[in-house]
Amino acid sequence: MLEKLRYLTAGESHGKGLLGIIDGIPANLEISEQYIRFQLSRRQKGHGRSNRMKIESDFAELYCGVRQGRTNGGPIGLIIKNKDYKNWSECMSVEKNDYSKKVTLPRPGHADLAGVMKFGFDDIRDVIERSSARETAMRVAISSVCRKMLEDLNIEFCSRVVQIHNIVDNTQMNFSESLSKTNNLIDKSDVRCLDKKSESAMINAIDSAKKDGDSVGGVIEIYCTGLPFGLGSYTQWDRKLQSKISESLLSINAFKGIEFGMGFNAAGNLGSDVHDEIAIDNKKLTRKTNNAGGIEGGMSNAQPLTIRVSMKPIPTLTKPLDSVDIQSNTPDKAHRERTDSCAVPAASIIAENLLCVVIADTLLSKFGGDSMDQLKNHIKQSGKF
Ligand code: EPS
Repeated sequence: MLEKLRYLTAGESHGKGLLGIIDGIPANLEISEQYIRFQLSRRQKGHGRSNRMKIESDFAELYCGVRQGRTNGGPIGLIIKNKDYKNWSECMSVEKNDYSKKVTLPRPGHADLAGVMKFGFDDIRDVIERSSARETAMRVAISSVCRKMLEDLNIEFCSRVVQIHNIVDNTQMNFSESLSKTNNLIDKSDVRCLDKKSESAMINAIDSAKKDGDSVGGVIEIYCTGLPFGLGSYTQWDRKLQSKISESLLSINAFKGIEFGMGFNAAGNLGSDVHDEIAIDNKKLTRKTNNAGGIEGGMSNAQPLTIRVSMKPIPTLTKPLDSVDIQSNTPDKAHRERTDSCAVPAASIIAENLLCVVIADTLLSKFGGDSMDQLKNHIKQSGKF
């Protein structure tokens, strides 16, 4: 649950576009449409994406809340137009028209079946449109405003793909390099993977799934450095940093699991092998290891955040699974439409940016400030820099 920031999105995958509002960003943050566009372009890349990404070149118009290149302290409104709308205007028309094609074969693993049951629809199109991961374009736009605020405070983020299907990249992350530098390097990979050998194996795994009409999922790691002690809190369940991060990241379409630091592996190890011994380096408290992944007792402990999330394979298959027609109740193959065979690289960008919202929110809760100058002063007074 966010405390200082609020945001909402609206819009359908093939409707006119996506709308977003974020409220609570301090005044006088320098921000531009170009800055947001860069994050949006990162989300559109990655081997295995569908032709939709060739149609769209996502651009978020800063509709309000920014003047002369700076936030004004009010809610920030954004609009992303869907270029594909022109091909869907009849289907997506606001006014009732003669369009009568209905989607009636729910895809296993998708929101389709539970969605039509929940709302009482007779056309799965009504579910598909809002449940689509297209919505994450607006969330990346919104999150990138938070990201800019954090970058101005020297807080850095990075994400990478460590697994696609059964191909695993075990390369250790090097935290002595700047995270932004490593992230730029990772961006050059079509699957956002550090190890070149794993990269080509991952690309082959995606191609072979696509050829078979199938899809693949994967695992992503996300990192953040430059955090102080004490973001989040142990004092109340809904203030714990890992709860807030989990809520945010598990809201991404197809995300199924989350781990912090050593994660599930800690369960099978002895306490003495798991917990990070405390040391002193140049009068600064530090750790000999970071198995906790930067969070202890629901709070940041000034070590790098290391988070792993898993994404299931996308449910739309061109070689569809068994389903049942919701109109006639007759067994048939599930609905087929244009789809990504793998969206794990794109999802790593979404996860990286959504983490920014939680960090921005917990930072504002701890330090406060109506303007960037006030926030910076509060942080300075606390002795962080
Ligand atoms: C997406 C747009 C969608 C899909 C994908 C994400 O485009 P379309 O439905 O027109 O092909 O590529 O959506 C899903 C994976 C999903 O499950 O809905 C985007 O902009 O990211």
